[in-house]
Amino acid sequence: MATPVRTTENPRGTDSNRMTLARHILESQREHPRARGELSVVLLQLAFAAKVFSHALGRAALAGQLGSTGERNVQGEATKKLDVFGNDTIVDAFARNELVAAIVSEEMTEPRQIACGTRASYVLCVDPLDGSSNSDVNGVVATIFGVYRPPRDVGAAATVERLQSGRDQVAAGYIMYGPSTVFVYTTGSGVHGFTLDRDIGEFLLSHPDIRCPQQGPYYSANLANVPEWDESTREFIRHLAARSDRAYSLRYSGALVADVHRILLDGGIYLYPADRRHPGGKLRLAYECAPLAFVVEQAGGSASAGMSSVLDTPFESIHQRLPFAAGSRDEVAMFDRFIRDRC
Ligand code: AHM
Ligand code: MG
Repeated sequence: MATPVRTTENPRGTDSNRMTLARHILESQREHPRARGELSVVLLQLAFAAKVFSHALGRAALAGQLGSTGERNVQGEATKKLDVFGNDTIVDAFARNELVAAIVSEEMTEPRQIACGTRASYVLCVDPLDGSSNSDVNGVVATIFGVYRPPRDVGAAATVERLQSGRDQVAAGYIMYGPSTVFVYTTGSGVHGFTLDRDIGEFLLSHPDIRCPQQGPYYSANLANVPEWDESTREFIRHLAARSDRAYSLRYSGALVADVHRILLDGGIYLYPADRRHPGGKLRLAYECAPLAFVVEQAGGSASAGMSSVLDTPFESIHQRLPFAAGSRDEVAMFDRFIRDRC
């Protein structure tokens, strides 16, 4: 008689011993004996909001949730119904607890004060729907988050005014809603990616300890803006495109996270430089550039604002913008050289 094959997998193919996001977060917390668990709960609430949003995105076309609201956000951009839904989902996940002192969002002109009068240590900065132009065409979209612990007086709650720079982040990451929903995060000890198993409603570890290759084959930028760029940025892109060995390929999806995720895994450079229409850059520092810079640097890559560090850029306002380049160390260093040599 044949010996039965023993397997730890359940009939649906999900190994019950697999690392869940919750277990991973709690095990990481144990590495910090003084941690009180609040950051872990913030991350778990973000994962909960991500599941709600992921489900809604899958049904958006059927539920009348595509298209614009007819309003414009603080940046003057047309607001999509899904921008509003994504923002409400995040705010709802934090509104009735005292996990964060305030939420800064791309979709809110002013910070939303949450835990006034408490000792909440964190400020959550979020872009609920990154790549919103993709949302109506079934393209990849994402949520970006940075959890900041700004300096504060003993016993007082954190305040948005005290945010100094991306270095105040204690955790950052993104949730990418593509063919699968992926939660990528760092708390400063490497970068880890989890894929949502929709059958059991859990994020399971699928990309442990992500390392960004030192160099890579992709560049990602909106080349329609080339005429608007300065000469050094144009020269950099010409240099990549003109390589006789065809070392580089162009990939651009219109969703920052989707493009950065590819580069995080396969290597290369993502670029949204300043241009004539966006002299200070287009992407927002607090909830787009700084969280992704934290992730990319934790994975061994680099992030640059051209002549300066993204993470060291002082915060002047919550919606401030920044030129942004991120990815493999070699390509980002090459970009910096082109910029420097022209100055
Ligand atoms: P959004 O948050 O409103 O979607 O804006 C940010 C997006 C990024 O995801 C993307 O990389 C970039 O803006 C695309 O801009 P463009 O259409 O100018 O290429
Ligand atoms: Mg955005």
